[in-house]
Amino acid sequence: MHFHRRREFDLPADRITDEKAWATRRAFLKGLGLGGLALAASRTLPSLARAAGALDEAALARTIEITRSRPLAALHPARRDDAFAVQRELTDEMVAARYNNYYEFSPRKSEVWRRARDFQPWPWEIEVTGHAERTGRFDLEKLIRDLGVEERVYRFRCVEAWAMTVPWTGVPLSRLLQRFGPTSRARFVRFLSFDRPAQAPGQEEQDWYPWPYYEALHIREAMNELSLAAVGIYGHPLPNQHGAPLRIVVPWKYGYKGAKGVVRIDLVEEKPATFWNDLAPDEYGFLSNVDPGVPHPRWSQATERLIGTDEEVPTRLFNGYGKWVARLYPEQAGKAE
Ligand SMILES: Nc1nc2c(c(=O)[nH]1)N[C@H]1C(S)=C(S)[C@@H](COP(=O)(O)O)O[C@H]1N2
Ligand SMILES: [Mo]
Repeated sequence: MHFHRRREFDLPADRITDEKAWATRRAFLKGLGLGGLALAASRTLPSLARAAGALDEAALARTIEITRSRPLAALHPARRDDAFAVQRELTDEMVAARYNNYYEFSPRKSEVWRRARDFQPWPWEIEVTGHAERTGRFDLEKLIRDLGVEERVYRFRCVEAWAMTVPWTGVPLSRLLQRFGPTSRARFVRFLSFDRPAQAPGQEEQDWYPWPYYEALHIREAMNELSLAAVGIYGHPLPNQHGAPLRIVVPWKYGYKGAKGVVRIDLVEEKPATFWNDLAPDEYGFLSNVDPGVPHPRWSQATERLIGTDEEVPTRLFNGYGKWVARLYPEQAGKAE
């Protein structure tokens, strides 16, 4: 009886009526029968992948589109200041929007945009503390409207040896800081990012990092005309993955020196600790000026890869901005180029 049933099971009824289905199932039962399955998959996966890719691309485009109805959208696109023009093609916006470093959301660059979608950047307040005449909490929308914005195309260089060229919209950081009236005791400026694990899965999951993200500049670096408090990119407000609603851009330094999602600015006398320097002091310094002659302990900085085209180009001292900043670093400026 028992034996008989098993024999019935061993002889599939569909062998004659549906040879193909039987063959597929048999391949599967043989243990992921790689030959047969791979053949079947090779016929369906490319079209599935294409469909998934198109859905993904649409979802990515939405992260950009929604910024056009956010506060400050009407200030975009802003007048471009050509004093900072660079001889490089702009990076494709859709490439930059899906290749991000933002550990609050994910340590994987390709995942940041997706995992940052629930973040709520408005309303937003900036807290200012320390050695300044006007400290306290300021509404970001009002602050930016009062100060006005402009557009600047900058090269952008990550310490990981990739680079992009993007148009930022923002307020010169010096103009923003002057608004608070820093006193002569303010020798450094510290930037603190948000702390919202409920909206930022990377903060929730990676509890070994000392959140929130903190970075700092010397006051003379912060006051340099290149330093930008950016609220927009590519002619619209910042999408979440690029640091909405406010991030710092210091184009002659490695990317991590510019904090995203800034909630607090401290004007301080002592040199502040910084996030990546605390985590790996041998790999990430306080100064972190782009310099082809100073390799990262694990890779060379002599060249950089342009995202989008994957072209490899020589790295330039101060990322090509020596004209603006070399005088701040006589030692570094003297030894190269
Ligand atoms: N708060 C915060 N700011 C951050 C980072 C981060 O992980 N968290 N990553 C930095 C690094 S390493 C780079 S290269 C840039 C990336 O900016 P982008 O994604 O807009 O290109 O953001 C910088 N600012
Ligand atoms: Mo970076």
